[in-house]
Amino acid sequence: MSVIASTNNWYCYRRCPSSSSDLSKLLSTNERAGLLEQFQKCDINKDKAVTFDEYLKFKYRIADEEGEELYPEDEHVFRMIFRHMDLDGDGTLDGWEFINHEAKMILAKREKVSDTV
Ligand SMILES: [Ca+2]
Ligand SMILES: [Ca+2]
Repeated sequence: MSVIASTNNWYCYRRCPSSSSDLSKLLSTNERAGLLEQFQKCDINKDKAVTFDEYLKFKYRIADEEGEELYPEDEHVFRMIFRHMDLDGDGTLDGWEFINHEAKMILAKREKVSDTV
C-alpha cells in the first residue's frame, strides 16, 4: 500500500511540474541539508547560481575525492545532465533546480531499494 502511494506521488510529481517544488519535502532533514551543502560547494563564486563550468569542476572534484578518473567524453554526459537540470533554460542552476534534481535521484534510488526488498 505504501509503495503504491509513493509510486502515485512519483508520477504526480513528474506529470505536474507545478507541484514538484515539494519534492525535497519527501527527503529527510539530513538529506535536504546535505543537498544544500552540495549546492553551496558547487557554487564556487557564491552567486547562488551554478554555471556549467562550476558544475563540471564540482564533478571533477567529487571524482577526484572518490579516486575516479573522468574522461573528456564524460563532459558531454555532464552537459546533457546539466541541460536536463536547468529547467528554466537560463544556463545556470539555482538552488531549487539543483536540489530538486538531486532529490529525484535520491528518491529514485530509494524506490529501487524498496522494490528489491
Ligand atoms: Ca556561481
Ligand atoms: Ca536555471
